[in-house]
Amino acid sequence: METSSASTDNLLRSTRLGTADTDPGETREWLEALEDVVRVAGHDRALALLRLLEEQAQQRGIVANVPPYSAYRNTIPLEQQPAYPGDLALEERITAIVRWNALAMVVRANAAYGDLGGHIGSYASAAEIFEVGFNHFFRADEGHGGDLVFFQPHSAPGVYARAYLEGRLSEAQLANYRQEVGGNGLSSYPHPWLMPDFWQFPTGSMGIGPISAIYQARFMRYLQHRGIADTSERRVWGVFGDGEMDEPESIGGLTLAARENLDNLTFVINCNLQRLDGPVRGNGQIIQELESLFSGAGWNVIKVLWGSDWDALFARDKTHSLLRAFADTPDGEYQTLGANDGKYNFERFFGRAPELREIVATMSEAEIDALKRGGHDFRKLHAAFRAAMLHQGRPTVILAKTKKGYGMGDAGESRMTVHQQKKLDVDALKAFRDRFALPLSDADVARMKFLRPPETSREIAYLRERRAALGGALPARRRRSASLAIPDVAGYAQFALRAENKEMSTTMAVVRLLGALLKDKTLGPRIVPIVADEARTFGMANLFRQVGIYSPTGQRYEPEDAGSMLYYREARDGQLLEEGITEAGALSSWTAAATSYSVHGEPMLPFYIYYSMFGFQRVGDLIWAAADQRARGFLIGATAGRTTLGGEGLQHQDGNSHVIAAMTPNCRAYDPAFAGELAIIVDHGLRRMMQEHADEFYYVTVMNENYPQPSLPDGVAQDVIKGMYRFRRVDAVQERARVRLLGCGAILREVLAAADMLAADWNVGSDVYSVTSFGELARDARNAERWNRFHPGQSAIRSHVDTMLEGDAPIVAATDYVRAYPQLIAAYTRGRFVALGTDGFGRSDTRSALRNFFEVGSHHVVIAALDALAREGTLATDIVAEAIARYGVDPSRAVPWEA
Ligand SMILES: Cc1ncc(C[n+]2csc(CCOP(=O)(O)OP(=O)(O)O)c2C)c(N)n1
Repeated sequence: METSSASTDNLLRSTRLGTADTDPGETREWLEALEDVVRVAGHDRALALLRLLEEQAQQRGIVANVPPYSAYRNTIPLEQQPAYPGDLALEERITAIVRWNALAMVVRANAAYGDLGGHIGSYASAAEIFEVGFNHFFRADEGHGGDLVFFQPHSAPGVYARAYLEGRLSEAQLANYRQEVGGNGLSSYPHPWLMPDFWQFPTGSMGIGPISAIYQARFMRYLQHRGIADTSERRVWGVFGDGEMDEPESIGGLTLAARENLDNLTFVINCNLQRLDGPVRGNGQIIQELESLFSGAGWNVIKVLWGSDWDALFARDKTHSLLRAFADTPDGEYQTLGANDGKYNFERFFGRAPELREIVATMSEAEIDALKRGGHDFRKLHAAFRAAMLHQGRPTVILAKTKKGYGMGDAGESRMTVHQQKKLDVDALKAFRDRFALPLSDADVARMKFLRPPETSREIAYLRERRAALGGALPARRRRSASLAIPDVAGYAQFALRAENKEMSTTMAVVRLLGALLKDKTLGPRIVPIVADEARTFGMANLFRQVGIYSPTGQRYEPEDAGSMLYYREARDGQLLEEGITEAGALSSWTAAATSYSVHGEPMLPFYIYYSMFGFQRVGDLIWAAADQRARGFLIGATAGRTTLGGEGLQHQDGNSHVIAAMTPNCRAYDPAFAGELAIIVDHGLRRMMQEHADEFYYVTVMNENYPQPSLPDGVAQDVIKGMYRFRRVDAVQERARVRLLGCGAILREVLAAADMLAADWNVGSDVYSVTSFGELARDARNAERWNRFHPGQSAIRSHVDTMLEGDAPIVAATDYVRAYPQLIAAYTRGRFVALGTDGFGRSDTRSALRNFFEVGSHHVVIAALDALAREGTLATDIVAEAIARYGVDPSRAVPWEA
């Protein structure tokens, strides 16, 4: 042990004050005093004094300009490092085998099949991180307990390779990595859709993992505080890349995690200093940058930079010359040092200063070469993981410094191109074998044999024993949970089904439905209403009082509106998730709730209500990831439609979301016109998701336009769900022709007005259909078309579109979304098909002005219908000209989607 005065001497020599110190004697006294406190009273006392000093300095107006990060060394000093609880040698051997199998999997796939892709370098850098987790920390539970682990996506080969050793995956599956179509394959990245018994969380799109992990940890607390599940012993671990931290989603939830004291959450950032193209921060230091970021956000930061063999070097370094050299080394140079051998490192790093040379004077080049970064050292990693688990009150991030392509030698280690390295020649493979002392003959290497020690081997026994001690296998996804009883729609939704032309908007209707469902004894507590600071916009303020806003700290202030009926009530067991202005965060919460049936064995039913423009368009990739993980819940796109949301203009008016929703395979998307349709859709969704366990979710758009809501005709429920029903038949006096008019969402009312005008003014009769979902109609029609193609000679099955739209009278389909939306069914209809929609940028104006502008108002429906009939030869062309003139449409007006 150093004496306090010796260590003070060292510090004084290395201090930044240096010769500028005007009173070295006094400086020494201060430093020695601190050393004495540490020695006599311990770290905590020293910390308390420092905090007091800092406070006093601030009070005196002395503001220290210190960098927001600590020195470039391990946060946990050697003295605080616990003994390693595992068998280090055995774990090294197991890791080597997993490394080999992961590498062989990728190289085999690419050697045999050309360009299947896959990554070697990322897992090579993360192997020790994962193995420490698997052997000592990641707890599983054969039921629904256990920890949740978000895996760095392109490390998937390593996770598969380990599952193979555990006997969870077969050799054939490994050989089928990235070949899923024939069955028995393994997906490129974690995808619950593709491997529903294995992966829980899709992380392949950078940034989705980090934000999802945060909101998952938060949701676990929500379940706990609401008394739904005991999650107190469970943790969320997220292993992510340092490059990945560039994504806004990666850092978007950091302050929430600290604010809500999520000490059940640990991030491990695999800081191999590289991303795909090159260094993450060639001219800077990503680790220091991340430390500043995370500590500024309120996280506990643990840096694991240097391996155990550096301990001796630090001990010899009396002047902190290592720290100074580290501080002066940009990441681009660390990469070059990492890619080169001991000789190069001796010359280019230690050779910089006599003190540095001195530190390694007795070491051979081979020993210098073997110096490990902390992220490859089990002991250092274990100490950090353990400290993270023990840390209370804040989430922890472990910044683990690693080498990309660790162990790949000249074939990749810290090479610029390592991310893309998918093929290794035999010499490189042999070097890898030798480097990790793998029991493989040259022939085994050449054919890239997968290694699996016999069942009786110590390796397999150890592996099994460790996993058994931690509760079982992981990752593992459960498919099912209990069903929930669904109340009878006729009971709670009469106001909508039998609306008798009462005026209301569909937004009001959905909020009323939600309010009623929340009161249901069984289903009610399972509902998770979510808003991103728009509850008042959608008339949901009553929920503040009714179910309370979730806040882990309850309400520590008297709300300004305490005296009002609908006061802003925050509560520890509050049910509403008021996320603030973060659609990405709200969507992540929605996903956590929507997958709770699988992840926690507790079916929950989230309703996330938001500005529809800020959904699929803004956070579409998060929705895609939710779809991948078989989310079940409702997304309610409110203030929907490009002309129905009046004054809000270009960035708010949504004419797109239904097209994107229709491309999401397990999303059932609806744009109902009427409250009754909405009630039928919600009831159907509830049954499908909560009782039939269908892996689908529902996107429903609702509008804020008030209009009379009709009672629905009897017997249309099934057709509403299929996507369309005939709402009205309009006959004209002295009828000259008939058309089919399809209206979707709010534009149905324009279509109904058009039907009346066609009959009254132009003697044209019509059948008006309410289309609740062009997407569902198209899906069904595609299925029918395909079945018929593959079953020649058999009697054809008919799609819903086909049975509804018999005959070949022209069809005009109008919607508040872009024309591509109704055009989804165009190919499946008979008769001329004309789509009217809202292509172009939105703008602020009244609904009627906007509908005229986009040419979806009733006049335009009439003109389009007459034109279609004229083009069929059923009506004379001059009727169209007459209508254009009568309705005052200027044929030379600017094209709306170009204006
Ligand atoms: C949203 C998104 N953008 C781009 C990619 C492509 N991509 C895959 S891995 C990768 C680099 C990752 O670097 P890093 O996070 O540092 O991880 P490493 O492989 O270095 O461990 C990129 C750009 C992606 N998967 N997702």
